[in-house]
Amino acid sequence: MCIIIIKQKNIKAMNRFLIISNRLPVKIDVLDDDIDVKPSVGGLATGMKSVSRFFNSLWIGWSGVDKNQLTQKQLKSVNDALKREECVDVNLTQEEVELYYEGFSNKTVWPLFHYFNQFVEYEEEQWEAYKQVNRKFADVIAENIKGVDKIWVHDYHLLLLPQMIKERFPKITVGFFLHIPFPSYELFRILPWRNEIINGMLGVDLLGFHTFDYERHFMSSVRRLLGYDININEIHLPKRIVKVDNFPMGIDYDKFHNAALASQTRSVRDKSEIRKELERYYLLYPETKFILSIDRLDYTKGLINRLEAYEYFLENYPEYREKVTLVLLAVPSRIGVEQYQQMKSEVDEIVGRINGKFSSINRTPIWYFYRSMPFENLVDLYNYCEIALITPIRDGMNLVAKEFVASKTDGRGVLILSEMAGASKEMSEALIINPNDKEQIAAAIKTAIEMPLEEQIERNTFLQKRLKRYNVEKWGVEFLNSLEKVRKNEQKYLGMKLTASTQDKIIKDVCSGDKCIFFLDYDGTLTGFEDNPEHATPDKDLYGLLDELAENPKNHVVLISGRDKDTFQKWFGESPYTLVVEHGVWYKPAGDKWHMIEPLDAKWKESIRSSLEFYVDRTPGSFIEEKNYSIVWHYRKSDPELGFNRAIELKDELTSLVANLNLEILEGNKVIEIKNRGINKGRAAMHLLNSFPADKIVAIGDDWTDEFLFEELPEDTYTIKVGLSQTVAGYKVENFMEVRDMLKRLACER
Ligand code: ADQ
Repeated sequence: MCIIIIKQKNIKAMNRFLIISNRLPVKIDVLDDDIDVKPSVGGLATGMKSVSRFFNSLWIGWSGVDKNQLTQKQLKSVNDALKREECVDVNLTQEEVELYYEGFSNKTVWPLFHYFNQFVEYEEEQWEAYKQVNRKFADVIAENIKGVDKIWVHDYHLLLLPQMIKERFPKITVGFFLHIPFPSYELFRILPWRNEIINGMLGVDLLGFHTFDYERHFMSSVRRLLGYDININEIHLPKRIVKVDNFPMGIDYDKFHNAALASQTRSVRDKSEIRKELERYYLLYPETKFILSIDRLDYTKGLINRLEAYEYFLENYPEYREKVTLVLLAVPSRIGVEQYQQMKSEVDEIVGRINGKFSSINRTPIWYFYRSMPFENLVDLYNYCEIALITPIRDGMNLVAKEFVASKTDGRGVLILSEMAGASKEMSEALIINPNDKEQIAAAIKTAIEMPLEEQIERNTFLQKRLKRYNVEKWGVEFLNSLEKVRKNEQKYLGMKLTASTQDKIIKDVCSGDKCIFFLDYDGTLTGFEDNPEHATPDKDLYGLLDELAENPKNHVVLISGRDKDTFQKWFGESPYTLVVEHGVWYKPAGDKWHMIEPLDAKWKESIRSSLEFYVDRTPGSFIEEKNYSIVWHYRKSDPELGFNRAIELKDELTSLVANLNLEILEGNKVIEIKNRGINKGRAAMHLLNSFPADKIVAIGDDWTDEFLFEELPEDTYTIKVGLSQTVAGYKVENFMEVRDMLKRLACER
């Protein structure tokens, strides 16, 4: 398998690609006659800004200003600044900001995806605005699409955008990365617009999450809500495959590490005020341990729990009261949303309470900053504070944890991290805590204070190595490489797709032959799937089509299926075609009786049946189908995940049994079939070919059991696979309707 590594020096030469996110990486404030351009705060902006430096990209998003309110002069300054930063803005009106951003994005999706069900609002008006703004983004993309072959959409504000792009520009490769958790199906299903959202996300070619858990949750919702087939990490849509993977986001490690080194060596005059203050305090009280807490002020970040745990610590470990200071930096965030205002008051109150209770003449237990800080000050804090206390209730990843570790230039320092942050999956050397357990957090603070230096260095060395290796650039490159790979696979698939002109050629060639044999699978190839296989009866059109094809003495039609003999006898017993059933156990030439291809034994079924019955009892909706020489467990009607898991268990259980009995397990579409070893459609087809020679052969099937057919038949056979999955067949068509259309033409033109 070839992985395309995009070398840094070639990156700028790549086709331009678009980065799309709600906010641009710059925040523009309009001051009377001038404008102020600052980097945006937040994980997505800081992370992607580092990535975009390495690529030939254009960033599209909202700048934070309503252009309709600007004077000509201000407008020009804003436009100039955007151009300088390689950004294009999507202008949002005040009303759109309220309904789409503060509304649906932050009052519905954000709380729901972070498991704060109690805060979720279900407002139709906000949902309408969300759709409208996603469409607005699609319009701005359309204006900037020239020369673009890839689009990378980010985050929960734009969940509908991928589908909108795909509908308008089907040839453009679309990636999407969700920076927040994807909740479990039980939570996601609550949303009235769940299907629209999930379909919106499926407009992509590649979908990325921070962790495997989020990926798993998403897959589960797709299975349950839309019923699409999933093959490991590929979702098979009717016309496309969507790849889903996890890409844990890293940070610009060197930027933080080098800035921390520089901050240590600065002359007193050049040092930041905050660093001077920390150092002065440390000189006075050398035993002090600074505990750092940095986040956007958001209820998901667990600030209240953290403060309560700190209070619990001060109460229960009085010996440390004079030795710790909590540096609490909260960045104002979404101040227009009610819960955020309430939370701000609550934080103010608890900080006041703790400081009131535990302050002494010389010491204050919490230093509280409610503001954004320039990068250098942030690094000073990361570098100088010994302990970081990061306790989100839910967090997609949490970059602060990683930035803290990267800034520990001498390896000293202890990270206390919530198990609810995506980052905890890769940072197991941190002290991992449950953010709702204040006793555990307090004990972790004590452990952190007392941790021997060697242990701190040892833990941080591991962490730093990983962070340095899997940095944000690597994350971006890996995502884009995967996107490129998906694109190449799509092209390969399109190459195999039976185009109109290839179909013409095949039909012409087949029609020029003296004798043509058609091997046609039934379910999924000539007809669609039904929950109950008995309902998938042939319709009038199909009979007509097959009869017409078989009427021509130059044609020999063979229906070759895994179905049982009795069903096919009932459906096709009197028809003018050869029937092969049970994957090649029986065959029946037209007007003849059933023959066995080779003698077989069926006594073994007894011993397998009891195992299958056990699985039927434990898997509601599943059932056993008994054929003459095989036995099948069907789970199409069961809960998709349960069925999938039970199928794995069952296969596992049967493996040892079948080996002794010279049997084999066939895994079909939502079925597991146990049959005699060596019996397959390929062998049966070759047997028939000896009795009915032909100079042209066409074989069509959808299932992996048809792969035997494609593999065994002579090389010049026209092998056609129905569906998108991997195959050895020469051509692919999308569905059974296409098969019927082609057979119709073959019947008429031959
Ligand atoms: P956020 O919720 O914003 O990101 P986080 O990952 O911690 O959370 O990123 C915060 C960023 O803001 C950091 O890069 C940090 O340096 C910066 N920052 C914090 N305080 C600051 C301050 N006072 N001044 C300046 N900068 C400050 C979302 C998800 C996360 C996910 C990221 C990236 O909620 O779970 O990790 O996206 O995918």
